Amino acid sequence: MKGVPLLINPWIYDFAAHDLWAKPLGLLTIASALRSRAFSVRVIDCMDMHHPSIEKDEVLRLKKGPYGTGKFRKEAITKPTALSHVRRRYSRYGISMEAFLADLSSVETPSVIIVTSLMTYWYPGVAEAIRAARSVHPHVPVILGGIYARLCPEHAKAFAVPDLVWDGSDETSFIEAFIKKQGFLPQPTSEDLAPHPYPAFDLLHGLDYVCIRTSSGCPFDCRYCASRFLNPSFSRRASEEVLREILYWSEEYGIKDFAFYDDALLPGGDGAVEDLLRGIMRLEKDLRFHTPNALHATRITPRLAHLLFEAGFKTIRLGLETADFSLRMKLDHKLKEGEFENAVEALFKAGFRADDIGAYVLAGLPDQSPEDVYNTLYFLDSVGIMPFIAEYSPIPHTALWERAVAVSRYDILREPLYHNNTLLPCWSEPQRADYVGIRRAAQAVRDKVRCSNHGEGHRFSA
Ligand code: B12
Repeated sequence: MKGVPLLINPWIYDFAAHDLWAKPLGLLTIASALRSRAFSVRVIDCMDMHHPSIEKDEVLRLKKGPYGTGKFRKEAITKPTALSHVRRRYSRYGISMEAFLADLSSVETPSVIIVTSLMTYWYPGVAEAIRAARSVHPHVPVILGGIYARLCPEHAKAFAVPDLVWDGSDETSFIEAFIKKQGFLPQPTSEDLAPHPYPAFDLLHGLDYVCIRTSSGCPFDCRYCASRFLNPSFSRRASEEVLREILYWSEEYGIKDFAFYDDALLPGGDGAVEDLLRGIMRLEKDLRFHTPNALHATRITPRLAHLLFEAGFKTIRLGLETADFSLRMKLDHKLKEGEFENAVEALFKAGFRADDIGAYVLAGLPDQSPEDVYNTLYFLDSVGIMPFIAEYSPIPHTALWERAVAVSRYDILREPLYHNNTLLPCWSEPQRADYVGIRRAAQAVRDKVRCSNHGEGHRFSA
């Protein structure tokens, strides 16, 4: 008797981690693909804050953020030696080890253990989850895939030690190969094995929001980003299909908050996004949408801004990266001078409040000075929206990688723990010393922007 495939989303090991619409979308996509081929599956999400092992009071304390966001449960753990010099607490975020082991034991010997991975520097959680899974199911093959496996396959083989690292971009072929290897065509045991074709969020213990992708890949090729490597071609789903997915989660599970995981939600697709937004408006459902992964400001016209507002977008994040025009041109080609201001003006005129709109400001890039970051903050201050600092994480297979390796004081080539954005691995010690001031300046701009909502308004108010 063959067991079911067991799918695992490992813990996060880091200095900080917040639930800002963070779900294992890749793993749940695979779970859904297997289920639609009539496989029963089991999912263990170590980051599930609605896991029965977490007391109700604790969940209430942790999940206090707006729109389903919040904190993860955490346990302080010993730092890996490579990070022992960092004077910050290091934690394992997610459910307890006991809860994980109990879940593992509750699954009758699985046919295969499928483990996903995300940030490269979270690999200790991946390795720990694989070790624990093996301790309970010693003879079951473990296959590791996901972003860390794609970006650092050799490291993953050596440190996470799965039976196989899947470093291909086409998981459908993996699924087909897996099914073939099972040696039989699975037969549906009940009609409801695949209740829907969407990522299997219903297999989690509770849902505060759902994450959605309307496209894969990105038409841009920014020097700091791995999107082109991870998904070489850009494609967009039909808007009716996305609409059906939104409607499904809203009607069947009462979901109100949706976070888009697209690398490029707005570009491409001949008005597909506008169709989608109009479709959402027609639903008349009072849903809320969030874009934690940043929108391309150049695509925000007055008409699109109006549609975003009317469709119920609540959290708008724009990719600005840097206001230094020369540096920006070296990094990407997304913005021409003046375009960012136009986008913000369009959003304000559409009805967004200043504190609904944030821009990511990259800090810690190779060859970037702290002054550049300050200037970008002053720029956002003048435009009147909220700056959010995104510390640069060097990523293998990106155009900036070689330069990052050359300037970093860490051995980022061999040790992915040093890709951690918290370390500002590509800034020197004096530059890092400036960072405290940068964070304070960003906070000051945010406070000012928040006040402007209650005071006389912002620069572009109509
Ligand atoms: C959504 C997203 C986020 C979300 C959160 C995601 C989460 N779950 O926690 C938010 C917006 C919060 C976020 C934040 C950050 N992110 Co981010 N993010 C992404 C993004 C756009 C998509 C990831 C995703 O879910 N994709 C969709 C799913 C469907 O794909 P997938 O997980 O790869 O899974 C597919 C395959 O890999 C495969 N698969 C998956 N598992 C398995 C297992 C097996 C066995 C097999 C066979 C196949 C397989 O099948 C799946 C289905 O197609 C990626 C870029 C990208 N295009 O991937 C960046 C990316 C992962 N992020 C990145 C970065 C840099 C960050 C930040 C550090 C940014 C910053 N400077 O602030 C922060 C750090 C967050 C933190 N410390 O908590 C980097 C990676 C950095 C690194 N060193 O690893 C990426 C690659 C973007 C980039 N710049 O190149 N991010």
